[in-house]
Order: sequence, then C-alpha cells, then structure tokens
Amino acid sequence: MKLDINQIEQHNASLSEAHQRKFDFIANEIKDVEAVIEKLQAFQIAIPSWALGTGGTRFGRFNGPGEPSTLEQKIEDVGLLHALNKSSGAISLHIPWDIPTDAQKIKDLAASYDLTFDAVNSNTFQDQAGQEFSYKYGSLHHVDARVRKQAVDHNIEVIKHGEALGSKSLTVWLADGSSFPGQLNFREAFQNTLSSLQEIYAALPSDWKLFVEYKAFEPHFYSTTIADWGQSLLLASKLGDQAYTLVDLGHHLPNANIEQIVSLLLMEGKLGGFHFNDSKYADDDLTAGSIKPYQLFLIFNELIDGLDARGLDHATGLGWMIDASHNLKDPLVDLLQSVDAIKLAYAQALLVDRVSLKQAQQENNIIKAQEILQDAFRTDVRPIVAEARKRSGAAIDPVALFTALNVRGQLVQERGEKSVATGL
Ligand SMILES: [Mn+2]
Repeated sequence: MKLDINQIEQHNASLSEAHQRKFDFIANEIKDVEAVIEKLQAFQIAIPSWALGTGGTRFGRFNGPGEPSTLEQKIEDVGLLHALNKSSGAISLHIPWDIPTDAQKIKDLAASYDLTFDAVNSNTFQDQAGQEFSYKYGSLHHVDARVRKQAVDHNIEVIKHGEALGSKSLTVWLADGSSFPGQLNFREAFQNTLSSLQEIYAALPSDWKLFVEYKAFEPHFYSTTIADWGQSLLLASKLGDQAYTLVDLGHHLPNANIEQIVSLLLMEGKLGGFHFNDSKYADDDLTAGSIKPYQLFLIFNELIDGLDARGLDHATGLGWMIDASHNLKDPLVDLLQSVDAIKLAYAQALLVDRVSLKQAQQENNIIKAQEILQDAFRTDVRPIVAEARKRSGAAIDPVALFTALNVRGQLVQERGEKSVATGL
C-alpha cells in the first residue's frame, strides 16, 4: 500500500491549530529555531530490513500479522514509514536474507518511495542451506583457512549486491568468539580476523566505507573477537582510511560511557556509523530513547560537538541507522517511535549553548555546565520536531495517523495474517 498525500494533509489540517499554538510557544524561546528545523529536516535515519518483522528471542518468536515476506514488501514498509515521517529515506539490507534478484527493479521500486540504499550487511553468524563449511566456531577468525575464505567470499559478494543497488558501505558484525577459557588463542583469532578483513577491504570500491562493528558479548559468553571499540579501532586503523568503527548502543557492557567513546572516535576520524536502539541490560533491541533518553541526548551532544569540530555535515558525516528488532510491538510503530526519539534527542542537543558550556568547562564551573546540558534536555522540543515533519510533507503525528488509517489492518488484508518476514 502507498499513502495518499491527501490523507497526510487531512491529518495535518485536523491537528494544525493545536500544533501551531505549541510550536509558537516554544519557537519564541529558541534562538534561531529555523536553523534547527532545517537540520532536523535533513537528518535521515536508515531502517534495517530485519526490523520490519517481529524479532525473536532465544526462547521463541511470536509472529505479528501482515509481516513483509519479500524484499519488495520490506521496501514498501520503509516507504510507508518515510511517507509518515520523511525521516526514514534509506533502507539497509541484510544479505542473504534480502538478496535482490533483479537489482535495477529493486532500485527503481525504492526510488518510487523516495528511498536509497544504506549500508549492506553480511551474515556469517549462521549457516545457510548448501553452505560448504559451518560457522559454528566462527568465520573471519576461524582456525581453518577454508572457512575464513568462505566468509571473505561472502562479504565480497555482499559488496557486489550493494554496488548494484547504489550502497556505499559494508557493515561487518562478527559473532566470532569463544564460550570457554582455552577454546581460542586470542592473538591468532585477532590476526586471522585482521587478514580476512584485509582481503575484504581490498575488494572495497574506492568510494565505499567499511564499518567494523563490535559487541561485548553474545552469542559467545567468554570472549568476543571484536568485543569493544578499542579492538574495532585497532582493526580499522590497520585496515586503512576507508575503514571505520561502528558504534551500536546495545553492544556495550552495562553503564559504559558511550558518549565518551563516540567523542574520541570522532576526534580520531574513525567513527563511521551508528546503530540506534535502547536497552536496560544488554543488547535488548528496545525502542530508541525508551529507557535512557538522557544518555541518548548526551551521545548526540558529543556527536554534534565532534562533527562540528571536524566540519562534518550532521546528516551525511556518519551513517545513521536503527538496529533493533522487537518481539512485542508492531515493528512499524516501533520504528516510528524510534525515529521520533532520535530526532528529539538530536533537536535537544542542537539547543545546547556551546559557547557558555565551553566557558563553564574552562572555569571548572560544574554547576553551570550541568545547568546548560539539562536546560537543553528538559526543553520540550516535540513541536519543533513535528514542525520539521510538517514542512517536509510528513504527518504531524505519524503514530496517530498510522493508527487512524489502520495501516497494519490494510497490510494484513494484502499479505494475510500469517506472512512471515525472512531473517531473525
Ligand atoms: Mn548493530
């Protein structure tokens, strides 16, 4: 299904008066609100193809109705999101779950929804039917050179699919690790990973980026071969200028200071991509901003500071993507909520008085510094984010419109109750 522009206009007209009142109130309080709105309009967050179906847990998966069962339907879903919020203008594909059979056709379909293709993602964390060697004991770090070659070849194939679609980056996340002391020689595992990544890097087109993602634990419970930002940065530095670290919010040990991590990676010019989600305990795949909105704001505060320091454009300086997969909520509603939460945190961070903050830091004025940050965080920027949506032709309240139009009900009619998304 495709949303009719009239449906969005009618929805906006019905909310217009109340919205204008709230917007005027806050706009008067903010210096250069127009610049903030322009930045919000430009800021796009890519949607991963695996977030469109209901996610599973280690114990079970409860399918939602009307899930997208083909790549075409996944593109349709992201098209719906983008029509509702004009902030989700790219899709990130996972190979081999979403192999396009006719790349040009898929590209044209995406373009009809005003979508481009973000990073492509390889998968060496599970075995596929007909695969010669198993990844049970890892992929790029494997002790057997034949397994490593199979995993390298897969990544090179993913790059080729991405090239056909117009992607410009490859994200490598490895499940490689060990669950018992003694299982693995750490140095050899790292060296094998490095030499495998070097082969992939050599196949990278010159205008592409390679994102090296890290994760503290899971699926392995004793060691992970790329477990933290230090290990990722080490690999990215050894690989070369086109290799970067990718930070996923859910991939840290509890209470890690992620804002400090992104600050230093940006300073070194090695932060390439960002995966949004939220968590209470670890990699919980929860809606962005649903548990720790202040942390999300503090991260954006450092991202803006670091991007500005390097003269990078906020919208294009890094790869922005959601990486989450829910098992309870309607995935599309969850993604609308996540994108909204990300833009709220971004808007709040744009309000930080950086000149005064710098001065407070120079004077060791901790109280003032805290006041400056919390003043921005406690500003209700919802009408500003809604205004940015409205000006881009999106809905003032995307979740309300999704519900009012019974979008899921219409998708169920088209696809059936039992359609199941490929992937997790
Ligand atoms: Mn991720």
